[in-house]
Amino acid sequence: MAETNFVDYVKIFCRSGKGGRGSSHFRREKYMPKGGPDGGDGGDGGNIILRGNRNYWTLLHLRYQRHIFAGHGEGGRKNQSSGKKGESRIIEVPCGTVAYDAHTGEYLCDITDDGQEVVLLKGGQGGKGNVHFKSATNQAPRYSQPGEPYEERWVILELKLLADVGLVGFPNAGKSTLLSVVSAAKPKIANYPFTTLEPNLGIVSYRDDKSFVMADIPGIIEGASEGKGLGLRFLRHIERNALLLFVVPADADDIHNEYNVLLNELAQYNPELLDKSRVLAISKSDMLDDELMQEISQDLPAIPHVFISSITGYGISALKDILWRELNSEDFVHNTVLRDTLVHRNIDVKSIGLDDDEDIPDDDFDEEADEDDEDYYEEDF
Ligand SMILES: Nc1nc2c(ncn2[C@@H]2O[C@H](COP(=O)(O)OP(=O)(O)OP(=O)(O)O)[C@@H](O)[C@H]2O)c(=O)[nH]1
Ligand SMILES: [Mg+2]
Repeated sequence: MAETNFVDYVKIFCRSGKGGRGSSHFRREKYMPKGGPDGGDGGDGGNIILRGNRNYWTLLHLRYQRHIFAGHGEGGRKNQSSGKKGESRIIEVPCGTVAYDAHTGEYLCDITDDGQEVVLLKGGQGGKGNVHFKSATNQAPRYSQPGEPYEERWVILELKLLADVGLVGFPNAGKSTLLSVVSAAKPKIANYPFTTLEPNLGIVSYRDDKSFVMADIPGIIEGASEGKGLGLRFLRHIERNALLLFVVPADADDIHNEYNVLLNELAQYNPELLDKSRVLAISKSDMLDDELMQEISQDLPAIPHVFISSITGYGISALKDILWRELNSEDFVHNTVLRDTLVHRNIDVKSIGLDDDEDIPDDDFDEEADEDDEDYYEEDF
């Protein structure tokens, strides 16, 4: 497939900073030969943080920055002065990003809101300086704590778009055309299958300044679950949608059957998709007359349906009414709760045959950098 700017999957290497070493310094001043311990604490290592940012729509910016290191804490100093904290690194991600451990597939966290922050890897705590270890029996402790180590991990970030309505249909069914007439989105439209290669989002305005978000994803064909066509990988973008709008063209040989095939492919991907509300739009209805519509209506699945034409505008406002009604039904309210607490399954990392170049480049990472404590003086007491 051609390179695209829509990146909804990246694998990155993250490492937090280690904690700085506590100092074992003793106070030495001209007229105070036995000044006692005054070694300060090491600084904490920096965290690796994920932060939702609504100005990002994809994970493209992380494709070229695959290794992210936080700063290490500096060692403690004399005069009880603490070492500087290591700098935390914030990874900005679009809302809807889910993080997994790349080796085990374990679900880590879900970023759904703008500004939401989750600490992915915690920096090591700085060690305590020797000033903390002074006691009645030990007035001159030479001991100070080392800093805690860093954490590191390969992480998979997956974007699952946040939309209210997801369009599901065979290629060429008229999904993108529909999105283009109900929203300001300008998806590519053409009379051949797989015109759409990446998801498009559009905001559909409804009466009185109300609106909802619709996602157009690439077409699905029978066998997609076995990898045919573009496969099912884009279905992750309708996982959060509370409502699925099935688009089947009026000239399909058997509308009911086409709907069943689509439903079956969704079930193969994730059976929970079948818990969502469903609406059926019979597209390209400008090719039908009343009599044909009557005939087709005799054999349709038992879900709300509407005949539409994106070319003439027929049925479009009825469709919006139905979608709005469904989105505001009790079921939907229930589903919204689901969307925010999307049941995250761990992913099967073996099934993802992606670039597994896991070489970690040298950063200016020096294991022993803060080990030698310049301020360490031994004194005879
Ligand atoms: N007659 C008629 N043709 C339509 C209508 N809607 C879409 N089409 C045509 O159907 C063809 C496919 O439309 P698209 O919107 O690109 O279809 P799609 O479902 O997005 O297809 P993929 O992106 O390949 O999955 C185009 O030639 C459209 O002009 C309609 O309401 N009436
Ligand atoms: Mg399309």
